[in-house]
Amino acid sequence: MDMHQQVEEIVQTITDIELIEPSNYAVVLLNDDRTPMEFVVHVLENVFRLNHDESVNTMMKIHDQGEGVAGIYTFEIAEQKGLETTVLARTEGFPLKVRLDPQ
Ligand code: TYC
Repeated sequence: MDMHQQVEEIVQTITDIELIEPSNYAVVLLNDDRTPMEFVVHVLENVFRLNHDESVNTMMKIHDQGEGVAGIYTFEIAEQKGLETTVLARTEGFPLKVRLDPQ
């Protein structure tokens, strides 16, 4: 392979890397015994922008099944919403836990 071909190959590799789409992450809320249902609904409405019915349904799903997806975002947004949820919960003294799952 001559030098020109090597340069072409390197340029193609860089192009391929730049074309990779950022992967999405699900923000998963975990059930616990002490966080009030109303607080979880509040978080789903105000952090994850679900409407009231979606928030109640999602909260009940988490309560019944142990965990549930609040929303799916790019890593930066998922991290921010997860952090906002944790800070709100700790500020109120609730143990609500959040996990980010790559999709
Ligand atoms: N299990 C809680 C209760 O009965 C409600 C709850 C729902 C807590 C979802 C956390 O992610 C959660 N008060």
